[in-house]
Amino acid sequence: MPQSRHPQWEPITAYVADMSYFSGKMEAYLRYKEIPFERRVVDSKVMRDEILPATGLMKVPVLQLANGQWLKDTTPMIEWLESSYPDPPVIPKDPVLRFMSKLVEDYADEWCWRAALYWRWQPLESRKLLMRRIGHEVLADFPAPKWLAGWYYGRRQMATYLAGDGMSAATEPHIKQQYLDLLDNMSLILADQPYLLGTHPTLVDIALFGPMFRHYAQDPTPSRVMEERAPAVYAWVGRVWNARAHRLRSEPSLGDFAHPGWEYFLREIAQNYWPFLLSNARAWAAGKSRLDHEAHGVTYENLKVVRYRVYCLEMLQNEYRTLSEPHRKAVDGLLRPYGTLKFIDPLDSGLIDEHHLPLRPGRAQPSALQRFKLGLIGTPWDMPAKPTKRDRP
Ligand SMILES: N[C@@H](CCC(=O)N[C@@H](CS)C(=O)NCC(=O)O)C(=O)O
Repeated sequence: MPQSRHPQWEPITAYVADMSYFSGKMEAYLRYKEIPFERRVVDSKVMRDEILPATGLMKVPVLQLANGQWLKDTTPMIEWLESSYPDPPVIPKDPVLRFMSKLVEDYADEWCWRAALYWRWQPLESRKLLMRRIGHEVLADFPAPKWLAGWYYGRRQMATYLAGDGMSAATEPHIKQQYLDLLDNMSLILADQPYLLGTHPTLVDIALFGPMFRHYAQDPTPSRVMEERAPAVYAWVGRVWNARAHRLRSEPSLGDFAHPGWEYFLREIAQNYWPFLLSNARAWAAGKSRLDHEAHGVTYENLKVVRYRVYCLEMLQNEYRTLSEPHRKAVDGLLRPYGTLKFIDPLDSGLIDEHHLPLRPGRAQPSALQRFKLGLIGTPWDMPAKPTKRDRP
């Protein structure tokens, strides 16, 4: 456990997995803020018997406070922790930077996921190693030999997040390219400053650390690419992991997303990610379970409609609406060279309550059979994806 600057703070238990994108994101945040936490590395039994009943999902990271209350989902967790542990802020105070940072966070969480899964599972050397690691580290109680359990899990990830997430001969080169573009544009920014927005780590560093740490810097194939193509990003990964608030001077000097290295991100968000969120939300409202989406001139076919991403859009729209007129103009101005953000009105994912933190106790408990089934298939895409009549606006 990292040394605490605040010995009076009671430690949080962080349930994490060593190979996990979002666990890396959460740990980077807790470590930089010097919030004391006890790491508990989960296996499938802990996921099924403790995390699923407490949070409704078999996903990590989740946090348990000293008083027994639970938190889930890195985006609302960071927002919640920022109000409980405000100093130093990771989410910029300036409303324009705050909105833009949240936009980049969402893009890093949801739109960088497919490529990070691709680079983990598609190259044979990465796939073989990860299948073995997962068999040993996560699936200890799976009713099969570890190699078979790992093989099954890897195949399940590929079926769900590659073949089941629009990967085809047409889209594959673009999925692969995303990683290289991220490296090139992050390198451009990091040539001028130690962190992506300036002198201190902020939400955008924490968010992009998700794909960059546990996948790209650590999985064998992409880590070699990072070492060779983007040593500045390799160094940044170590810098973020090692960052501690008390070691940085108190007044940060932050940029305003005007650095040329941000152009790539703003274009991707305005032209590809935001339109994807809109299509997903429209498909969800229409009761569809699949959608096609065009990006970079190719079509990602038969994508799963994800209710959680309707919630993502709803939260970002709400955030935008809290901005004053001049701040909205500033956000629009940053994005204008690439496009304008359209909005859906009304939009109600019905998931705001579900993500209210700390989680309310007393959720419906899964039966033994449901737990067994979910143990096999996991809870991909933050189920339930398909709206019920009651949910749909
Ligand atoms: N939106 C969630 C996503 C969490 C998530 O997808 N976690 C992955 C690991 S990186 C997981 O636990 N997957 C378990 C599985 O697919 O079975 C967050 O931000 O925390």
